[in-house]
Amino acid sequence: MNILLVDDDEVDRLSMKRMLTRSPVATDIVEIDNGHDTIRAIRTNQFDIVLLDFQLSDMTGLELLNNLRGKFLGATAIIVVTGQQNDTLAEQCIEAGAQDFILKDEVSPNNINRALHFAKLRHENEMELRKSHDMLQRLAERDQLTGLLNRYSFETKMSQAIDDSRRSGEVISLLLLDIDNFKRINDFYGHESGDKIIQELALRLRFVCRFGDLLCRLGGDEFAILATQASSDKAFLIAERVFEQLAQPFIIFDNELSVNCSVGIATIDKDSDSPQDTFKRADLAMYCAKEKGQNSFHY
Ligand code: GH3
Repeated sequence: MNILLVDDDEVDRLSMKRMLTRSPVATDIVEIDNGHDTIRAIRTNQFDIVLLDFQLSDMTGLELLNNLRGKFLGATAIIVVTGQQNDTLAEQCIEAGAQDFILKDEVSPNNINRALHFAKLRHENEMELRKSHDMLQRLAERDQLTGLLNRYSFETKMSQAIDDSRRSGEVISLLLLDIDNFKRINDFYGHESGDKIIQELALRLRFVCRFGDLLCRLGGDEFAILATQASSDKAFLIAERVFEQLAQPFIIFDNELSVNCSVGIATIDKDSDSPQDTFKRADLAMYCAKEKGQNSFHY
């Protein structure tokens, strides 16, 4: 077990260390005599236990805990040790993240084990919270069927990309893709096959995109690519790469299906365009592509 012993009084440190080395739990003890070095040590090392004297020369234990507030402490248990019991301070320290607040002469293996147990519970709670947070974020940002960005997060990132391009002068293009006659495929092969096609197309579109491009499922059978550093010529090449990806049939539940799509392209005018304006132009281009016939693009 790694123990950090923080006390500005050398004599107190020595007697605490004696008690700890007699205890079967202590294996490695680091000593520090001030708050600033303690904060640095806790941020860069993983201790099992921090025995923290409340009154240090440069700050109180409460100030130190407040400084660490919100930082990831893992399963480190912090026990504030004090010369005088004070319930108000005890409450404040525990609220600020300590597992216990005890008198110096009450430090014992039992108290240490109890603090370790509470720290483990806190750590488990934090991990659960983190997992729920990540899951909620994923639900808010991603399309459930394909795992691609959803329309909302795509538009948010697109606004940022337009702002960035205003500063950098970079040209960006928007490509809207719509599967041709998807309703017919759905009606003929079933909705489940339709879902598989959407998932397979999402995978194939990943190969079309380069690092930094954004790929999204807008909804239904519609996808979007925001191509960074892409003038119209580069956007046309991307559209060609989409059609290349569609050249191989889709194998869905033992059926070989040919899937086509239409692509509408708009280059973003960074001086005047909002995401909505760009979407309108790309949408219009997409309808022109539909008029041209399957696997066409229009600018
Ligand atoms: P067009 O080529 O003119 O675009 O015709 P289309 O049939 O592809 O387009 P339309 O917009 O008429 O139909 C899209 C279909 O996509 C209708 C809807 O039932 C289906 N759809 C929307 N979302 C999903 C989904 O998540 N899964 C499946 N399987 N089908 C979906």
